[in-house]
Amino acid sequence: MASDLFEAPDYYNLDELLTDEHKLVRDTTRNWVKKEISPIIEDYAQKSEFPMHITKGLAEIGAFGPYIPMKYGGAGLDQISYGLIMQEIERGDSGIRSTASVQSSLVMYPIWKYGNELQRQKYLPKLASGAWIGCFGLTEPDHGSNPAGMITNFKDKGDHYLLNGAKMWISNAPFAHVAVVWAKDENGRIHGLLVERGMEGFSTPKTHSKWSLRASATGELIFDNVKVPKENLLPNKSGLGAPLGCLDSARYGIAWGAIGAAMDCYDTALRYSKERIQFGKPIGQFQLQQKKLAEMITEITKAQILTWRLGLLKNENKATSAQISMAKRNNVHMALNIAREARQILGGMGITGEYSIMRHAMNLESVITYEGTHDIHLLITGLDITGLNAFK
Ligand code: TGC
Ligand code: FAD
Repeated sequence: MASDLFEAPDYYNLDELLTDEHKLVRDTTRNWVKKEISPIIEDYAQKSEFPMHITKGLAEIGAFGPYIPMKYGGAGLDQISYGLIMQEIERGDSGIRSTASVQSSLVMYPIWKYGNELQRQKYLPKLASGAWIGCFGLTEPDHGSNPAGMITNFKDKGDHYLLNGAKMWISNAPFAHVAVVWAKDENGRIHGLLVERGMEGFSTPKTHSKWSLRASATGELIFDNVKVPKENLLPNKSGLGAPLGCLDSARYGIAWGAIGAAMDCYDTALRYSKERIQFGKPIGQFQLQQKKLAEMITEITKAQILTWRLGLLKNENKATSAQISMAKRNNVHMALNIAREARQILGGMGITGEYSIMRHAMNLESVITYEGTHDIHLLITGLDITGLNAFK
Protein backbone atom coordinates (compact mmCIF):
# COMPACT_ATOMS: atom_id res chain seq x y z
CA MET A 1 0.00 0.00 0.00
CA ALA A 2 1.13 3.59 -0.71
CA SER A 3 2.37 5.49 2.36
CA ASP A 4 -0.29 6.80 4.72
CA LEU A 5 -0.79 10.49 3.96
CA PHE A 6 -4.13 10.72 5.75
CA GLU A 7 -5.36 14.16 6.76
CA ALA A 8 -8.66 14.17 8.62
CA PRO A 9 -11.44 16.32 7.17
CA ASP A 10 -13.02 18.70 9.70
CA TYR A 11 -15.21 20.96 7.59
CA TYR A 12 -17.22 22.43 10.47
CA ASN A 13 -14.30 22.89 12.90
CA LEU A 14 -15.61 20.13 15.13
CA ASP A 15 -12.24 19.89 16.84
CA GLU A 16 -13.38 22.95 18.79
CA LEU A 17 -16.04 20.77 20.42
CA LEU A 18 -13.50 18.28 21.71
CA THR A 19 -11.65 18.52 25.03
CA ASP A 20 -7.87 18.35 25.22
CA GLU A 21 -8.23 14.78 26.47
CA HIS A 22 -10.40 13.82 23.48
CA LYS A 23 -7.82 15.29 21.09
CA LEU A 24 -4.96 13.54 22.86
CA VAL A 25 -6.75 10.18 22.71
CA ARG A 26 -7.72 10.71 19.07
CA ASP A 27 -4.23 11.80 17.99
CA THR A 28 -2.51 8.98 19.89
CA THR A 29 -4.74 6.45 18.15
CA ARG A 30 -4.31 8.15 14.78
CA ASN A 31 -0.53 8.06 15.07
CA TRP A 32 -0.58 4.45 16.23
CA VAL A 33 -2.73 3.46 13.24
CA LYS A 34 -0.38 5.24 10.84
CA LYS A 35 2.62 3.46 12.33
CA GLU A 36 1.27 0.00 13.16
CA ILE A 37 -1.76 -0.65 10.94
CA SER A 38 -1.39 1.18 7.62
CA PRO A 39 1.94 -0.44 6.66
CA ILE A 40 0.73 -4.01 7.24
CA ILE A 41 -3.02 -4.09 6.78
CA GLU A 42 -3.21 -4.72 3.06
CA ASP A 43 -0.94 -7.73 3.38
CA TYR A 44 -2.98 -9.22 6.24
CA ALA A 45 -6.25 -8.59 4.41
CA GLN A 46 -4.87 -10.28 1.30
CA LYS A 47 -3.72 -13.23 3.44
CA SER A 48 -7.07 -13.25 5.22
CA GLU A 49 -5.37 -13.19 8.58
CA PHE A 50 -5.75 -11.12 11.74
CA PRO A 51 -2.42 -9.52 12.75
CA MET A 52 -2.14 -11.09 16.20
CA HIS A 53 0.96 -9.10 17.09
CA ILE A 54 -1.03 -5.82 17.31
CA THR A 55 -3.13 -6.87 20.31
CA LYS A 56 -0.59 -5.51 22.78
CA GLY A 57 -0.54 -2.16 20.96
CA LEU A 58 -4.34 -2.02 20.90
CA ALA A 59 -4.30 -2.54 24.66
CA GLU A 60 -1.67 0.18 25.13
CA ILE A 61 -3.72 2.83 23.31
CA GLY A 62 -6.73 1.95 25.48
CA ALA A 63 -8.75 0.26 22.73
CA PHE A 64 -9.64 -2.69 24.97
CA GLY A 65 -12.18 -1.31 27.40
CA PRO A 66 -11.85 2.45 26.79
CA TYR A 67 -14.74 3.25 29.16
CA ILE A 68 -14.23 0.36 31.59
CA PRO A 69 -13.07 1.67 35.01
CA MET A 70 -9.32 1.75 35.56
CA LYS A 71 -9.59 -0.50 38.61
CA TYR A 72 -10.39 -3.34 36.19
CA GLY A 73 -7.62 -2.38 33.77
CA GLY A 74 -9.82 -0.25 31.48
CA ALA A 75 -8.89 3.25 30.33
CA GLY A 76 -11.69 4.97 32.29
CA LEU A 77 -12.44 7.34 29.41
CA ASP A 78 -15.75 8.92 28.39
CA GLN A 79 -17.95 7.87 25.50
CA ILE A 80 -16.61 10.48 23.05
CA SER A 81 -13.06 9.22 23.60
CA TYR A 82 -14.31 5.67 23.07
CA GLY A 83 -15.94 6.79 19.81
CA LEU A 84 -12.84 8.61 18.62
CA ILE A 85 -10.71 5.51 19.25
CA MET A 86 -13.12 3.44 17.15
CA GLN A 87 -13.14 6.11 14.42
CA GLU A 88 -9.36 6.14 14.16
CA ILE A 89 -8.97 2.37 14.23
CA GLU A 90 -11.61 1.88 11.54
CA ARG A 91 -9.88 4.58 9.50
CA GLY A 92 -7.17 1.92 9.34
CA ASP A 93 -9.44 -1.08 8.89
CA SER A 94 -12.94 -2.17 9.97
CA GLY A 95 -11.64 -5.63 10.85
CA ILE A 96 -9.24 -4.27 13.43
CA ARG A 97 -12.00 -2.07 14.85
CA SER A 98 -14.17 -5.19 15.03
CA THR A 99 -11.70 -6.90 17.29
CA ALA A 100 -11.57 -3.84 19.55
CA SER A 101 -15.37 -3.45 19.52
CA VAL A 102 -16.01 -7.07 20.39
CA GLN A 103 -13.39 -7.10 23.13
CA SER A 104 -14.66 -3.85 24.70
CA SER A 105 -18.40 -3.72 24.20
CA LEU A 106 -19.38 -7.34 23.70
CA VAL A 107 -17.05 -9.10 26.13
CA MET A 108 -15.74 -6.66 28.75
CA TYR A 109 -19.01 -4.69 28.94
CA PRO A 110 -21.24 -7.69 29.84
CA ILE A 111 -18.68 -8.99 32.34
CA TRP A 112 -18.50 -5.53 33.92
CA LYS A 113 -22.25 -4.86 33.88
CA TYR A 114 -23.80 -8.32 34.31
CA GLY A 115 -20.98 -10.21 36.02
CA ASN A 116 -20.14 -10.50 39.72
CA GLU A 117 -17.01 -9.10 41.34
CA LEU A 118 -15.11 -12.39 41.09
CA GLN A 119 -15.79 -12.56 37.35
CA ARG A 120 -14.75 -8.93 36.89
CA GLN A 121 -11.50 -9.51 38.76
CA LYS A 122 -10.77 -12.74 36.92
CA TYR A 123 -11.41 -11.63 33.34
CA LEU A 124 -11.33 -7.85 32.90
CA PRO A 125 -7.63 -7.15 33.56
CA LYS A 126 -6.58 -9.97 31.22
CA LEU A 127 -8.89 -8.67 28.50
CA ALA A 128 -7.82 -5.04 28.99
CA SER A 129 -4.14 -5.95 28.62
CA GLY A 130 -4.78 -8.04 25.49
CA ALA A 131 -3.38 -11.14 27.23
CA TRP A 132 -6.78 -12.68 26.55
CA ILE A 133 -9.06 -12.08 23.59
CA GLY A 134 -12.80 -12.59 23.84
CA CYS A 135 -15.71 -13.19 21.49
CA PHE A 136 -19.50 -12.82 21.67
CA GLY A 137 -21.83 -15.58 20.55
CA LEU A 138 -25.37 -14.47 19.83
CA THR A 139 -26.04 -15.27 16.15
CA GLU A 140 -26.92 -18.85 15.19
CA PRO A 141 -27.15 -20.55 11.80
CA ASP A 142 -30.96 -20.20 11.84
CA HIS A 143 -31.29 -17.08 14.00
CA GLY A 144 -29.55 -13.91 12.89
CA SER A 145 -31.84 -10.88 12.94
CA ASN A 146 -34.13 -12.76 15.30
CA PRO A 147 -31.89 -13.85 18.19
CA ALA A 148 -34.93 -14.44 20.43
CA GLY A 149 -35.46 -17.70 18.52
CA MET A 150 -32.03 -19.11 19.48
CA ILE A 151 -31.83 -22.82 20.22
CA THR A 152 -28.47 -22.98 22.01
CA ASN A 153 -29.40 -24.10 25.52
CA PHE A 154 -28.08 -25.29 28.86
CA LYS A 155 -29.39 -27.67 31.48
CA ASP A 156 -28.74 -27.55 35.21
CA LYS A 157 -26.82 -30.71 36.15
CA GLY A 158 -26.38 -29.92 39.83
CA ASP A 159 -22.72 -28.94 40.06
CA HIS A 160 -22.44 -27.61 36.46
CA TYR A 161 -24.43 -26.57 33.39
CA LEU A 162 -24.48 -28.71 30.25
CA LEU A 163 -24.32 -26.50 27.14
CA ASN A 164 -25.38 -27.56 23.63
CA GLY A 165 -25.86 -25.69 20.36
CA ALA A 166 -23.93 -23.65 17.82
CA LYS A 167 -23.17 -20.03 17.03
CA MET A 168 -22.17 -18.70 13.63
CA TRP A 169 -20.38 -15.62 12.25
CA ILE A 170 -18.49 -14.96 15.46
CA SER A 171 -15.71 -12.35 15.26
CA ASN A 172 -12.47 -13.39 17.05
CA ALA A 173 -13.83 -16.93 17.57
CA PRO A 174 -10.87 -18.83 16.07
CA PHE A 175 -8.42 -17.54 18.67
CA ALA A 176 -10.56 -16.24 21.53
CA HIS A 177 -9.64 -17.40 25.02
CA VAL A 178 -13.15 -16.80 26.32
CA ALA A 179 -16.58 -16.57 24.71
CA VAL A 180 -19.59 -14.73 26.12
CA VAL A 181 -22.28 -17.14 24.97
CA TRP A 182 -26.01 -16.40 25.01
CA ALA A 183 -28.09 -19.51 25.63
CA LYS A 184 -31.51 -20.48 26.96
CA ASP A 185 -32.10 -22.21 30.29
CA GLU A 186 -34.71 -24.93 30.77
CA ASN A 187 -37.43 -22.25 31.03
CA GLY A 188 -36.40 -20.62 27.76
CA ARG A 189 -34.83 -17.59 29.50
CA ILE A 190 -31.65 -16.21 27.87
CA HIS A 191 -28.48 -15.99 30.00
CA GLY A 192 -24.83 -15.18 29.35
CA LEU A 193 -22.25 -17.91 30.03
CA LEU A 194 -18.47 -17.54 30.03
CA VAL A 195 -17.08 -20.45 28.03
CA GLU A 196 -13.32 -20.86 27.99
CA ARG A 197 -11.14 -22.39 25.30
CA GLY A 198 -10.13 -25.87 26.36
CA MET A 199 -13.48 -26.84 27.89
CA GLU A 200 -14.27 -30.31 26.60
CA GLY A 201 -16.78 -30.34 23.72
CA PHE A 202 -16.13 -26.67 22.79
CA SER A 203 -14.66 -25.97 19.34
CA THR A 204 -14.26 -22.83 17.20
CA PRO A 205 -13.82 -23.64 13.48
CA LYS A 206 -12.74 -20.74 11.28
CA THR A 207 -15.00 -19.34 8.55
CA HIS A 208 -13.10 -19.31 5.24
CA SER A 209 -13.51 -17.56 1.87
CA LYS A 210 -14.79 -14.19 3.11
CA TRP A 211 -14.50 -11.30 0.64
CA SER A 212 -15.12 -8.82 3.45
CA LEU A 213 -13.46 -8.10 6.80
CA ARG A 214 -10.61 -10.32 5.72
CA ALA A 215 -8.23 -9.06 8.40
CA SER A 216 -10.71 -10.10 11.09
CA ALA A 217 -11.00 -13.75 12.07
CA THR A 218 -14.56 -15.06 11.99
CA GLY A 219 -15.68 -18.50 13.12
CA GLU A 220 -18.29 -20.73 14.66
CA LEU A 221 -18.75 -21.76 18.27
CA ILE A 222 -19.81 -25.37 18.66
CA PHE A 223 -21.00 -26.70 22.00
CA ASP A 224 -21.26 -30.46 22.26
CA ASN A 225 -22.23 -31.29 25.84
CA VAL A 226 -19.87 -28.66 27.26
CA LYS A 227 -19.71 -28.75 31.07
CA VAL A 228 -19.72 -25.10 32.14
CA PRO A 229 -18.95 -24.37 35.82
CA LYS A 230 -21.86 -22.70 37.56
CA GLU A 231 -19.72 -19.74 38.56
CA ASN A 232 -19.41 -18.92 34.82
CA LEU A 233 -23.00 -17.71 34.48
CA LEU A 234 -23.37 -13.91 34.38
CA PRO A 235 -25.73 -13.40 37.32
CA ASN A 236 -26.88 -9.80 37.10
CA LYS A 237 -29.00 -9.66 33.95
CA SER A 238 -30.93 -12.16 31.85
CA GLY A 239 -33.41 -12.05 28.96
CA LEU A 240 -32.83 -10.78 25.42
CA GLY A 241 -32.30 -7.28 26.79
CA ALA A 242 -28.93 -8.44 28.19
CA PRO A 243 -27.22 -9.14 24.83
CA LEU A 244 -29.09 -6.25 23.22
CA GLY A 245 -27.72 -3.92 25.89
CA CYS A 246 -24.19 -4.91 24.84
CA LEU A 247 -25.12 -4.28 21.24
CA ASP A 248 -26.14 -0.72 22.09
CA SER A 249 -22.58 -0.04 23.19
CA ALA A 250 -21.01 -1.77 20.19
CA ARG A 251 -23.39 -0.15 17.67
CA TYR A 252 -22.48 3.25 19.12
CA GLY A 253 -18.79 2.47 18.51
CA ILE A 254 -19.55 1.36 14.96
CA ALA A 255 -21.34 4.66 14.27
CA TRP A 256 -18.03 6.39 15.00
CA GLY A 257 -15.95 3.74 13.27
CA ALA A 258 -17.82 4.12 10.00
CA ILE A 259 -16.91 7.82 9.94
CA GLY A 260 -13.26 6.78 10.07
CA ALA A 261 -13.60 4.54 7.02
CA ALA A 262 -15.50 7.29 5.17
CA MET A 263 -12.89 9.92 6.04
CA ASP A 264 -10.11 7.71 4.72
CA CYS A 265 -11.93 7.10 1.42
CA TYR A 266 -12.74 10.80 1.00
CA ASP A 267 -9.21 11.93 1.84
CA THR A 268 -7.68 9.42 -0.57
CA ALA A 269 -10.06 10.36 -3.39
CA LEU A 270 -9.59 14.10 -2.84
CA ARG A 271 -5.81 13.78 -3.03
CA TYR A 272 -6.00 11.54 -6.08
CA SER A 273 -8.39 13.93 -7.85
CA LYS A 274 -5.83 16.73 -7.59
CA GLU A 275 -2.96 14.58 -8.85
CA ARG A 276 -4.51 12.52 -11.64
CA ILE A 277 -4.41 14.32 -14.99
CA GLN A 278 -6.80 13.45 -17.81
CA PHE A 279 -7.63 15.63 -20.84
CA GLY A 280 -4.82 17.91 -19.68
CA LYS A 281 -6.42 18.74 -16.31
CA PRO A 282 -6.59 17.27 -12.81
CA ILE A 283 -9.76 15.18 -12.73
CA GLY A 284 -10.80 17.16 -9.61
CA GLN A 285 -11.43 20.09 -11.93
CA PHE A 286 -14.29 18.27 -13.65
CA GLN A 287 -17.71 19.06 -12.21
CA LEU A 288 -18.75 15.41 -12.01
CA GLN A 289 -15.82 14.59 -9.73
CA GLN A 290 -16.41 17.73 -7.65
CA LYS A 291 -20.04 16.70 -7.15
CA LYS A 292 -18.90 13.37 -5.73
CA LEU A 293 -16.35 14.98 -3.43
CA ALA A 294 -18.68 17.78 -2.29
CA GLU A 295 -21.42 15.31 -1.44
CA MET A 296 -18.94 13.14 0.44
CA ILE A 297 -17.74 15.93 2.72
CA THR A 298 -21.35 17.03 3.30
CA GLU A 299 -22.36 13.53 4.41
CA ILE A 300 -19.25 13.07 6.56
CA THR A 301 -19.88 16.40 8.28
CA LYS A 302 -23.53 15.54 8.98
CA ALA A 303 -22.49 12.17 10.42
CA GLN A 304 -19.79 13.78 12.57
CA ILE A 305 -22.31 16.16 14.12
CA LEU A 306 -24.94 13.46 14.66
CA THR A 307 -22.43 11.18 16.31
CA TRP A 308 -20.85 13.85 18.48
CA ARG A 309 -24.32 14.74 19.82
CA LEU A 310 -25.01 11.04 20.41
CA GLY A 311 -21.76 10.87 22.36
CA LEU A 312 -22.91 13.67 24.65
CA LEU A 313 -26.20 11.84 25.23
CA LYS A 314 -24.27 8.63 25.94
CA ASN A 315 -22.07 10.45 28.44
CA GLU A 316 -25.23 11.54 30.27
CA ASN A 317 -26.77 8.04 30.01
CA LYS A 318 -29.56 9.53 27.95
CA ALA A 319 -28.99 7.94 24.53
CA THR A 320 -31.85 5.62 23.59
CA SER A 321 -31.37 2.35 21.71
CA ALA A 322 -33.35 3.83 18.82
CA GLN A 323 -31.05 6.88 18.63
CA ILE A 324 -28.05 4.55 18.50
CA SER A 325 -29.71 2.51 15.75
CA MET A 326 -30.25 5.65 13.69
CA ALA A 327 -26.58 6.62 13.93
CA LYS A 328 -25.29 3.12 13.17
CA ARG A 329 -27.57 2.82 10.16
CA ASN A 330 -26.95 6.31 8.80
CA ASN A 331 -23.19 6.31 9.23
CA VAL A 332 -22.48 2.86 7.83
CA HIS A 333 -24.68 3.53 4.81
CA MET A 334 -22.96 6.89 4.35
CA ALA A 335 -19.53 5.27 4.55
CA LEU A 336 -20.41 2.50 2.12
CA ASN A 337 -21.74 5.00 -0.42
CA ILE A 338 -18.61 7.12 -0.03
CA ALA A 339 -16.37 4.08 -0.46
CA ARG A 340 -18.16 3.18 -3.70
CA GLU A 341 -17.99 6.73 -5.08
CA ALA A 342 -14.38 7.20 -3.99
CA ARG A 343 -13.40 4.00 -5.70
CA GLN A 344 -14.79 5.35 -8.96
CA ILE A 345 -12.78 8.55 -8.62
CA LEU A 346 -9.64 6.40 -8.59
CA GLY A 347 -10.68 4.62 -11.77
CA GLY A 348 -8.82 1.35 -12.24
CA MET A 349 -6.39 2.18 -9.43
CA GLY A 350 -9.38 2.07 -7.08
CA ILE A 351 -9.65 -1.68 -7.29
CA THR A 352 -6.04 -2.32 -6.27
CA GLY A 353 -4.49 -2.80 -2.87
CA GLU A 354 -2.28 0.22 -3.59
CA TYR A 355 -5.11 2.21 -2.02
CA SER A 356 -7.35 1.44 0.94
CA ILE A 357 -10.69 2.21 -0.69
CA MET A 358 -11.68 -1.16 -2.10
CA ARG A 359 -10.80 -2.84 1.20
CA HIS A 360 -12.98 -0.33 3.07
CA ALA A 361 -15.83 -0.90 0.60
CA MET A 362 -15.67 -4.65 1.05
CA ASN A 363 -15.38 -4.36 4.83
CA LEU A 364 -18.39 -2.07 5.03
CA GLU A 365 -20.54 -4.76 3.38
CA SER A 366 -20.15 -6.68 6.65
CA VAL A 367 -20.51 -3.63 8.84
CA ILE A 368 -23.86 -2.81 7.22
CA THR A 369 -25.02 -6.35 8.07
CA TYR A 370 -23.62 -7.11 11.51
CA GLU A 371 -24.79 -5.63 14.79
CA GLY A 372 -28.26 -5.43 13.23
CA THR A 373 -28.76 -5.10 9.48
CA HIS A 374 -29.57 -1.85 7.69
CA ASP A 375 -33.19 -3.03 7.44
CA ILE A 376 -33.46 -3.99 11.09
CA HIS A 377 -32.23 -0.57 12.21
CA LEU A 378 -34.77 1.12 9.97
CA LEU A 379 -37.50 -0.98 11.56
CA ILE A 380 -36.23 0.00 15.03
CA THR A 381 -36.65 3.66 14.04
CA GLY A 382 -40.05 2.86 12.52
CA LEU A 383 -41.20 1.19 15.74
CA ASP A 384 -39.86 4.07 17.82
CA ILE A 385 -41.70 6.78 15.92
CA THR A 386 -44.98 4.94 15.23
CA GLY A 387 -45.23 2.63 18.22
CA LEU A 388 -46.12 -0.11 15.72
CA ASN A 389 -43.94 -3.24 15.51
CA ALA A 390 -43.07 -4.29 11.95
CA PHE A 391 -40.75 -7.16 12.99
CA LYS A 392 -43.34 -9.76 13.67
P1 TGC B 1 -37.95 -7.11 21.83
O1 TGC B 1 -39.21 -7.79 22.27
O2 TGC B 1 -38.04 -5.82 21.11
O3 TGC B 1 -36.98 -6.91 23.07
C1 TGC B 1 -36.67 -7.95 23.97
C2 TGC B 1 -36.14 -7.32 25.24
O4 TGC B 1 -34.95 -6.60 24.94
C3 TGC B 1 -35.10 -5.20 25.24
N1 TGC B 1 -34.39 -4.46 24.20
C4 TGC B 1 -33.22 -3.86 24.41
N2 TGC B 1 -32.47 -3.71 25.50
C5 TGC B 1 -31.33 -3.04 25.40
N3 TGC B 1 -30.89 -2.54 24.22
C6 TGC B 1 -31.60 -2.67 23.08
N4 TGC B 1 -31.13 -2.20 21.92
C7 TGC B 1 -32.83 -3.35 23.13
N5 TGC B 1 -33.79 -3.67 22.23
C8 TGC B 1 -34.74 -4.36 22.89
C9 TGC B 1 -36.59 -4.97 25.23
O5 TGC B 1 -36.95 -3.86 26.01
C10 TGC B 1 -37.09 -6.27 25.82
O6 TGC B 1 -36.85 -6.23 27.22
P2 TGC B 1 -37.89 -6.95 28.23
O7 TGC B 1 -37.34 -6.63 29.58
O8 TGC B 1 -39.23 -6.33 27.93
O9 TGC B 1 -37.85 -8.41 27.89
O10 TGC B 1 -37.12 -8.17 20.98
P3 TGC B 1 -37.40 -8.78 19.55
O11 TGC B 1 -37.25 -10.25 19.67
O12 TGC B 1 -38.67 -8.23 18.97
O13 TGC B 1 -36.17 -8.24 18.70
C11 TGC B 1 -35.99 -6.91 18.44
C12 TGC B 1 -34.84 -6.72 17.43
C13 TGC B 1 -35.18 -7.30 16.08
C14 TGC B 1 -34.63 -5.23 17.30
C15 TGC B 1 -33.56 -7.38 17.97
O14 TGC B 1 -33.70 -8.75 18.02
C16 TGC B 1 -32.35 -7.05 17.15
O15 TGC B 1 -31.72 -6.02 17.39
N6 TGC B 1 -31.96 -7.91 16.17
C17 TGC B 1 -30.70 -7.76 15.45
C18 TGC B 1 -29.72 -8.81 15.95
C19 TGC B 1 -28.33 -8.28 16.04
O16 TGC B 1 -28.07 -7.09 16.04
N7 TGC B 1 -27.40 -9.18 16.18
C20 TGC B 1 -26.02 -8.79 16.34
C21 TGC B 1 -25.18 -9.97 16.72
S1 TGC B 1 -23.62 -9.52 17.40
C22 TGC B 1 -22.76 -8.93 16.10
O17 TGC B 1 -23.21 -8.78 15.02
C23 TGC B 1 -21.36 -8.60 16.39
S2 TGC B 1 -20.44 -8.06 15.04
C24 TGC B 1 -19.12 -7.60 15.93
C25 TGC B 1 -18.04 -6.94 15.22
O18 TGC B 1 -17.23 -7.66 14.59
O19 TGC B 1 -17.92 -5.68 15.37
P1 FAD C 1 -30.86 -12.69 8.33
O1 FAD C 1 -31.40 -12.36 9.68
O2 FAD C 1 -31.20 -14.03 7.75
O3 FAD C 1 -31.36 -11.55 7.33
C1 FAD C 1 -31.34 -11.71 5.91
C2 FAD C 1 -32.04 -10.49 5.30
O4 FAD C 1 -33.40 -10.45 5.73
C3 FAD C 1 -31.39 -9.18 5.74
O5 FAD C 1 -31.38 -8.28 4.67
C4 FAD C 1 -32.34 -8.66 6.81
O6 FAD C 1 -32.33 -7.24 6.92
C5 FAD C 1 -33.68 -9.17 6.31
N1 FAD C 1 -34.66 -9.34 7.38
C6 FAD C 1 -34.61 -10.18 8.44
N2 FAD C 1 -35.67 -10.01 9.23
C7 FAD C 1 -36.43 -9.04 8.67
C8 FAD C 1 -37.66 -8.40 9.03
N3 FAD C 1 -38.34 -8.71 10.14
N4 FAD C 1 -38.13 -7.45 8.19
C9 FAD C 1 -37.46 -7.10 7.07
N5 FAD C 1 -36.30 -7.66 6.67
C10 FAD C 1 -35.80 -8.62 7.49
N6 FAD C 1 -22.85 -12.27 15.36
C11 FAD C 1 -22.48 -12.50 16.66
O7 FAD C 1 -23.30 -12.93 17.47
N7 FAD C 1 -21.22 -12.23 17.08
C12 FAD C 1 -20.26 -11.75 16.24
O8 FAD C 1 -19.13 -11.51 16.67
C13 FAD C 1 -20.60 -11.53 14.87
N8 FAD C 1 -19.65 -11.12 13.99
C14 FAD C 1 -19.96 -11.06 12.65
C15 FAD C 1 -18.94 -10.83 11.71
C16 FAD C 1 -19.24 -10.81 10.35
C17 FAD C 1 -18.15 -10.63 9.36
C18 FAD C 1 -20.57 -10.98 9.92
C19 FAD C 1 -20.93 -10.94 8.46
C20 FAD C 1 -21.58 -11.21 10.84
C21 FAD C 1 -21.28 -11.28 12.21
N9 FAD C 1 -22.27 -11.58 13.16
C22 FAD C 1 -21.93 -11.80 14.46
C23 FAD C 1 -23.62 -11.94 12.71
C24 FAD C 1 -24.49 -10.74 12.34
O9 FAD C 1 -24.92 -10.07 13.47
C25 FAD C 1 -25.66 -11.29 11.50
O10 FAD C 1 -25.12 -11.64 10.23
C26 FAD C 1 -26.75 -10.26 11.36
O11 FAD C 1 -27.41 -10.01 12.60
C27 FAD C 1 -27.82 -10.70 10.33
O12 FAD C 1 -28.21 -12.03 10.52
P2 FAD C 1 -28.22 -13.05 9.28
O13 FAD C 1 -26.90 -12.97 8.62
O14 FAD C 1 -28.66 -14.37 9.80
O15 FAD C 1 -29.28 -12.46 8.27
